[in-house]
Amino acid sequence: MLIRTRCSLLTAAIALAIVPAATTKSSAAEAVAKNATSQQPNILFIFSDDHAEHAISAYGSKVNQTPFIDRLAQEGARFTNSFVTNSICTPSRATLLTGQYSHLNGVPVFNRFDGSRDTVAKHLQAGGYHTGMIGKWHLGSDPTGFDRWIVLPGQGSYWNPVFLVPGKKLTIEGHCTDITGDLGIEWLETRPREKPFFLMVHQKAPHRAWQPDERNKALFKDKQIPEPETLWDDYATRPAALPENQQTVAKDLTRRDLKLEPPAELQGRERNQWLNVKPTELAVTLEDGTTKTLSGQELVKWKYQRYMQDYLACVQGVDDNVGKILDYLDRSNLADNTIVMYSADNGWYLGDMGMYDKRFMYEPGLRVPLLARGPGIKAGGTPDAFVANIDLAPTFLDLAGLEIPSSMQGRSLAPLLRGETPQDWRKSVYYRYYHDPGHHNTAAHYGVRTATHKLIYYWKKDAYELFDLAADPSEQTNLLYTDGQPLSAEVSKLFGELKLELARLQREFQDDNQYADSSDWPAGSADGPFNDKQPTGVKSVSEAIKLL
Ligand SMILES: [Ca+2]
Repeated sequence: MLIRTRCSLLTAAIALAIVPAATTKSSAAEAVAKNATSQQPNILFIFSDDHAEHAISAYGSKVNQTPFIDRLAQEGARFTNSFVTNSICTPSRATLLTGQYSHLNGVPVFNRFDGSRDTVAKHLQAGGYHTGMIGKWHLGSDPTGFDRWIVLPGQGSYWNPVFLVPGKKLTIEGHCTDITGDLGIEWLETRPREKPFFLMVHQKAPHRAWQPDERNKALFKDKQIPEPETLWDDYATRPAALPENQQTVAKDLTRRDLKLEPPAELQGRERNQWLNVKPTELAVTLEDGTTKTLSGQELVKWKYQRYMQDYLACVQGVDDNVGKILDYLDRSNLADNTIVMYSADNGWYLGDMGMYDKRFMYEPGLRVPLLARGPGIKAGGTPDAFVANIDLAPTFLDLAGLEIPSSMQGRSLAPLLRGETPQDWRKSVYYRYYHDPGHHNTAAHYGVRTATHKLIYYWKKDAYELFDLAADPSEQTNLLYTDGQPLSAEVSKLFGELKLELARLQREFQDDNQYADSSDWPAGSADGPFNDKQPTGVKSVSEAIKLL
């Protein structure tokens, strides 16, 4: 079933101008429809993998500068409350395409996405758009709804990456971030000119194992990165899940993560085993050339620096390539009629709460950057309404002047981009993470975030956490942790209200615990295999695009 949506930013304004006052209702509708096809803006969506909102200077980063992503904030809108609904890669990508929560789109964990499902790309393609997908895909099946696509298999590689195209696989030499940016530009250069385009450019960076390009590696080599306030979090008041997590800077970074060099004589399995060790003591060479063995707090500080230098250098590569693409849009006179959006597939812990990685519904994991620039978008706007990744697919369709299927659970962000906030906009966000048992021993949980509070429920442990985000933005004090004392009347009341809101959201979004038990997770892996693809050797960027 389809429902009518309001017109896109651009078509609304033009339609008003061209429809004469005496025109009948039906011919006015025809005029809007006609205009929707001739004036549809191009849409360029740039996505990165694991890019923390607080590693963008426009979002107030204390650890780096991102001048090109910042340009989108200056020339467009920067959402200040943008969240994901399941903070890991594959589920987030399925939500991006379907506008649905994991329990409806069939991708709760790292399982394969069923490409026969309805997606935003299919609607844009049917609505007259030339559609493209480049870079990190990580959904296990071939992209559908795209006229031309070239994607990484599974996680992909940073150096000399293999790419998949219909029926083939090929290698492109160089660094994946730069190659992905170049492929995006080459795709734009070679697109048919008679149609508007919808292009998704999805960077692998800054995903683990954080292998930056040489220029940015050199830039961050000796940088001292400020430590976050909660690096030494002892998890007091939050005993349910945090103490058992295995994504800490202190204990869980491997020799591979820390870029330690294995002894030359180790090969194959032995070499891998060596690299997978999580060191508790380490001899390092200091600036004066002397060697010192680090352990305890000193070693944690060293690990934090090492991890952040590489992570931020990878972010810088992403920012460079945003700049490269924006520059191309300027040079090719595409900037005026192209909506450019930037976001990431999940949040990320920059040593916050002592962690790296994502998953947990605490603020660093839940929040994602979201910026948009283009025709009709107010420059310098900072919409603070609660938005989520379920909203992106409906937004693309609305901006294109196309109908939004009722199966999509999100809502178009177009009014917010114009600088308006509808009266009935959502006041809370629902989140659910399933991957337990899974990587990093992160316990399954769901929860609700409101403007002032967050309630998290670890359903396999029957344990709740409640935070006052206004008084305690770094979520250090779980208000339900009373050490055996009864809850105050105020906290009891709040707890009851948030539980009701959580139940309301689960009804609204039709979450019936479809994937609560890991035995119900759908089959197939997001990592392939991709055995149907024939090897075609090493190709340049332009040779690769010619294969599409
Ligand atoms: Ca990710």
